[in-house]
Amino acid sequence: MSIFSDPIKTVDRLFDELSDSINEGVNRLFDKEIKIGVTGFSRGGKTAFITSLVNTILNFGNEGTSDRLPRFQEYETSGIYYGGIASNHDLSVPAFPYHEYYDGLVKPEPLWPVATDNISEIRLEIRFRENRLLMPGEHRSLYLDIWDYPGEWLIDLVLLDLSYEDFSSMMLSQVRKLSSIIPQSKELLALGDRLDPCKSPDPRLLKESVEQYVQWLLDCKRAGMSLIVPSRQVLPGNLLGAPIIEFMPWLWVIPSSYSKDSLYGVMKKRYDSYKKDIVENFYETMFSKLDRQVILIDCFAALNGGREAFVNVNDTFETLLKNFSYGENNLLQRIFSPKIDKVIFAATKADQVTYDEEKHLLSLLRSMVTSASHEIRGQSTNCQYMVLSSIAATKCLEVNYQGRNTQVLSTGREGDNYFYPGSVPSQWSEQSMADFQKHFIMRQLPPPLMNPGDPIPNINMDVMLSYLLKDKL
Ligand SMILES: Nc1nc2c(ncn2[C@@H]2O[C@H](COP(=O)(O)OP(=O)(O)OP(=O)(O)O)[C@@H](O)[C@H]2O)c(=O)[nH]1
Ligand SMILES: [Mg+2]
Repeated sequence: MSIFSDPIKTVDRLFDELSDSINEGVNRLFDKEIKIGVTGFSRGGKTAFITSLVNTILNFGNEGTSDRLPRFQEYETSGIYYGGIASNHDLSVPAFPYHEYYDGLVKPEPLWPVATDNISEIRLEIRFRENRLLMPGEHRSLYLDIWDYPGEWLIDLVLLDLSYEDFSSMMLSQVRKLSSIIPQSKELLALGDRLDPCKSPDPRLLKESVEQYVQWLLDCKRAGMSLIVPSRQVLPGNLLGAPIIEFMPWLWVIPSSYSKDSLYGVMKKRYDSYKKDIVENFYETMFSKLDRQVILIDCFAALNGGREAFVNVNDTFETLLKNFSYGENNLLQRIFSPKIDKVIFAATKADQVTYDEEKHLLSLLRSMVTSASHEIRGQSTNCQYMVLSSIAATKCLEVNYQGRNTQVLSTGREGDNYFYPGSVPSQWSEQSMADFQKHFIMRQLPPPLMNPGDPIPNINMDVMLSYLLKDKL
């Protein structure tokens, strides 16, 4: 946040913030800290990813770590000997509850981390020996700053560039487009007969109307749509009952003139305040000054959701990614306004397919993000694509089935038979999606069985670490 945003700051505080900014700049200059933006829709696997990444880093320096991370060669070559949790940058932000999530995973009946309902931050420290020519053998620390947040809130970033009128027209076309699959759409449109945009609002009717819109949003969410805005209406956090979230898009003819106290004026004002005070603030805290971005995509959910959900995921992603600043950094940019110079697209929950299906999953991911990644590559940002399971709930085994070696999955639980879930299409099409929905066995997998102290089993976390860190070590 700018040091000039609060006029009543004392000189001391201003000075502290200024020296913090300088420190941050110096740290960036010497590559001592990187901010990683974990980006993904709700239930996409962000919290599981952060938990697993923290766990992997906390195991740095422990026996056997190098063997578990064969494709993170920099672990050996840069002499990493320690990984730990450092104290947070911003002491007013809740700490990411890593230990709570890890303790849940190592219970006799293990638990997935719960759905996130607020923001949290974690700062990790990696210690290693400098290998560069100038300072060989020097001990150095690299800090990683990572934030977690409810996936729902991410979608609000699409509002950043939209006026109230733009937002209204975007949602009107959504309501129309979804009227065949969301029955409430017609009733929502009919609501306009009872609303006069130029009259002062009847508080009860305004509340009821907004409630009807929120119901429609919830129906869309259940149907697997991604464009659920304003998100705080479905997951308010500390804004529950606050007037700033009591508005809806104007889905009817926009009045040519209106007073600021009219129904239309009030809706518009609330929208503008929401965008400025909630969305911009969220963006500033979570996503400004990102160095690296990890984009987590649950391809299985996208395939399962049907055509509209799939297109919705793509469109929303494309609009979202326009809000980030990508590209190579020169020295000054690196210090003062860094751009994201590396993006990793990861297809999550890859433990739901057998090993030989991973290449299909990868190809599907690439086909899903073709246009979004095209834009990013156009700005000279390095893009990587991978499949990932942050917390692998299955193991892939080879068994002899009708005389042939066949890959299957096993949860390793007593009495639980191994199974073959089916194949993933390598390209998205109506037909491949229909086949997937018909034949693929989607199981609600329980987390893996672990003992306290065990490292979290995963697929490809070593590849992820290498992509994220290799040029910083
Ligand atoms: N099989 C499997 N399931 C996973 C994996 N990662 C996440 N999941 C499942 O996906 C669910 C959601 O994961 P989260 O990490 O909580 O997702 P999130 O993006 O943080 O979701 P929000 O907090 O709602 O934004 C979990 O409860 C698991 O059921 C994985 O690697 N393998
Ligand atoms: Mg979460």
